[in-house]
Amino acid sequence: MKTHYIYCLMAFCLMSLSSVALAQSAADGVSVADAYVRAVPPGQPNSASFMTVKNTGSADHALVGGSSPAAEVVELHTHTMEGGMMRMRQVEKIDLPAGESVSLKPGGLHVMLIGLKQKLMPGEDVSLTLQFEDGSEITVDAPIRKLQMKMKKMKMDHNHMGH
Ligand SMILES: [Cu+2]
Repeated sequence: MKTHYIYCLMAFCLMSLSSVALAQSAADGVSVADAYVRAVPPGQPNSASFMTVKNTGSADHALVGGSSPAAEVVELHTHTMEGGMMRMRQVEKIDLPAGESVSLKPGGLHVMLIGLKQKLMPGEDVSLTLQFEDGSEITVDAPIRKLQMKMKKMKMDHNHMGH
């Protein structure tokens, strides 16, 4: 009886192993389009990157972090209204539901580049690595773009938060 139990356990383990092997990693099922990084004047310590992240796979995934040779720290951020003011805060993850596109754009979700190690000149690229919940990664070359601050709330954000 005990032996039977152990065999069942082994069979179960083998089955879970093979299903893990068959499952698509987040990096296989997720694509990044239109990534860019905001150009900032020299002396600005921080910037942000925006993009469209599409999960074409059949499993839900999530962005959990990132890194870049251009910045000391890369964090996932969002903007929220607090007492009539636009503030940004770090988020643990950005959910990527199966079959859906998530837009990271000014005034909303963004990838924050903190402690810039280089000038962000328009026309150049920043290498940005995005990490997913399963440990897989995607690296994109995001062109540096000058953003026009058209929205009033973005001006406010720019003044208060410095990015
Ligand atoms: Cu931010």
